[in-house]
Amino acid sequence: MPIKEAKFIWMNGEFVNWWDAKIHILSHIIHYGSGVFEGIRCYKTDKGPEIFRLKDHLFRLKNSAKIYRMEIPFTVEELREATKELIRRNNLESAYIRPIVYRGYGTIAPNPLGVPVEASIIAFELGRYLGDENIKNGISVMVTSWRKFAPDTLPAMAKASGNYLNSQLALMEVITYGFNEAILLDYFGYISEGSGENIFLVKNEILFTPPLSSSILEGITRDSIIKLAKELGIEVRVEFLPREALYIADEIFLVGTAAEVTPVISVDKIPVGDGKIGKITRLLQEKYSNIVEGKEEDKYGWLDYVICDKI
Ligand code: PPE
Repeated sequence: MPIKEAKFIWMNGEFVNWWDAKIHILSHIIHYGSGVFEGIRCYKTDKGPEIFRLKDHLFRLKNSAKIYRMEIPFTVEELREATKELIRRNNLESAYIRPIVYRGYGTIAPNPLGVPVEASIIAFELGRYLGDENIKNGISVMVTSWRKFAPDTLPAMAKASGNYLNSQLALMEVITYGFNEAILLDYFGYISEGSGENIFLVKNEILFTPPLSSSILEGITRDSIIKLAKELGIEVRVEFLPREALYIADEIFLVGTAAEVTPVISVDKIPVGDGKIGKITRLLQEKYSNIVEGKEEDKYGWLDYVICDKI
């Protein structure tokens, strides 16, 4: 994702200038990946900027930290306020928000206990994660030869910095081969998820997605899509999915905060359905964007408005 510099970054309770948001090279996170983070989007609406499911993201951050025995020195409410103030101070109408909690400067050995836990929030303008064209026309994916980490190795439910080394290996492989995104299989060989997105398949008008036990991140977009699909009368099944389900699906799409709803038009060069974006994908894509942009009633209380004079 290209970085579009903003004015301020929130670091441990203070707003510092963008270029002053620095940490020491001996910080634990740099050497051992000891950080947990979130990716959140703020959308421009008629009622000013709204942060989509902000509390849900901050609760997931708290849980990721809990798994790694990190005590965040701020409450969810404090982080929520800091995030909104950051949007205001940076004068942003829409943004990608990246809160990160990490082990800082202390000792240099894998043992993280006793190493101070710090928190920071970054917010900057961001366009389409997988490209403007891709969200419209769909992407080509490949099943990577790298497996998603096994359940008793790295906890997939924690959105931890170190997890993304696995994503990096997968991405480097498939991008080198000319694909846009990677699909990872879990330890048992079932479909897990993309490098930074959850996956949905459509077969005979039924929506399928892998369960938490397939080593997926419990995506907030995944949850939103399941709820919206049910509302539209679409049957949703959460179950183990074998690799070949990808080849015979009628439709496939990836979902995530950054990726939103991105259609997949081929897997391993095999066209998905007739190779065109399917109607259920389109329907959910439209519904999702209407919701996040505040164009439809917010039935679930997902929209957290940033009160500011910029409307
Ligand atoms: N799986 C993974 C591995 C993942 O990283 C994400 C988010 C998701 C599923 C979808 O989760 P959610 O955003 O709650 O619907 N990936 C973030 C991007 C990671 C990156 O730095 O790039 C995101 O979408 O913000």
